[in-house]
Amino acid sequence: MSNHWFPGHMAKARRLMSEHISNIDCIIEVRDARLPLSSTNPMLQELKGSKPTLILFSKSDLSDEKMNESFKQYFDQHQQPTLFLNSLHVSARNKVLKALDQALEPKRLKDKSKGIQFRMYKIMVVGIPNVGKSTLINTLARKRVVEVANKPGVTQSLKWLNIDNKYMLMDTPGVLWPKFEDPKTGTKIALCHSMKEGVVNIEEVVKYAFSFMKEHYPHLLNSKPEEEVGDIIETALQAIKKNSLSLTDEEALLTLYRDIKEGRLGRITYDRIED
Ligand SMILES: Nc1nc2c(ncn2[C@@H]2O[C@H](COP(=O)(O)OP(=O)(O)OP(=O)(O)O)[C@@H](O)[C@H]2O)c(=O)[nH]1
Ligand SMILES: [Mg+2]
Repeated sequence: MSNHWFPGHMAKARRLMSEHISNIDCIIEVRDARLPLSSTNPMLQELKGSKPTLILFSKSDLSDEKMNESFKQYFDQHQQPTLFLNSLHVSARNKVLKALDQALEPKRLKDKSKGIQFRMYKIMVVGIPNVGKSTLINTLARKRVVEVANKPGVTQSLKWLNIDNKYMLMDTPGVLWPKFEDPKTGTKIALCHSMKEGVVNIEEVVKYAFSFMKEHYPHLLNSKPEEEVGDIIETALQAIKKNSLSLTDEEALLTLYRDIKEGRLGRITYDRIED
C-alpha cells in the first residue's frame, strides 16, 4: 500500500473543471485546517491561474488553535484572503458570504465601470477529497442540496447551485494528483481522512502521527518522554483492545487510525510554516 490515490473520476473532474474555468469569477479553495500547506493540490493551483481565490480552512475545530493564528498571519502577509472555519457551525454562512463579497469587490467595481449594475457571480469550490466542500455549499444554501458523507470521494460530478440569487456556486469532486513529490504529503493527507482507507499503509501513517505528537504535542500522549514511539502505540492499542475484547490486532490499529483522522486524540496541525 502506497498512501496514494488517483482514480479515473478525479482525472475526469479535473478535465471538466478546466473546461469551465474561463467562465468562473472566483475560486473558493477548501483546505483542511490541519494541513494548511499540504492540503492544496498543485494541479488545481495550475488550473486556477490568476483567478481571485479565497482559501477556506475547514475543520479548524480539529486543528491547533495557535497554529490557526500563525497560519492566518502567514497568509495575511502574503496578501492571500483566508478564513478559518468550522463549516458545521451556524456562524459559517455569514462569515463566508462576507469574505466572498470582499474577494469579489474588485470585480464588482470593474463591472460598474462598464455599466453592469448586477450579475450573478460564478464561483467554483475546489479542493482535495473530504475537506468539506459540499458541507460548505449546504451551509450556504441553508439546506441539503448536495450529498455529504464522512468519506473521501462522495461528490463525483460537477453541480451548480444558486445561493441567494446572488452567487452560482459549483460543487466539484475532491481531486488529488498523480504523484506526490514528497511522500510525507500522502501520509499527512491520509491522516486527515482525504485518502481512501483501502490504499493507506495504516501502520506507517499511525507511526508518523505518534512521532509527530511526541515532538509537537507530547501533552496529548499518555507517556513518559523517554518512551519509544512503538511502545506508546502499543499501549494505545492495548487500551483499545481492553475496551473491545473481540478486536483483532489489525482492527485495533484501524480503530486507532480512525481516532486520529477524526481528531479524537486532540487538536493537531501537521504542517509548520517552515515546512
Ligand atoms: N469537524 C468538522 N467537520 C467538518 C467540517 N466541514 C466538513 N466536515 C465533515 O467532513 C466530512 C466531509 O464533508 P464533505 O462536505 O462531504 O466533503 P467534500 O469535500 O465535499 O468531500 P468529497 O466530495 O468526497 O470530495 C463530513 O463528515 C462533514 O460533516 C468542519 O468544519 N469541521
Ligand atoms: Mg463533496
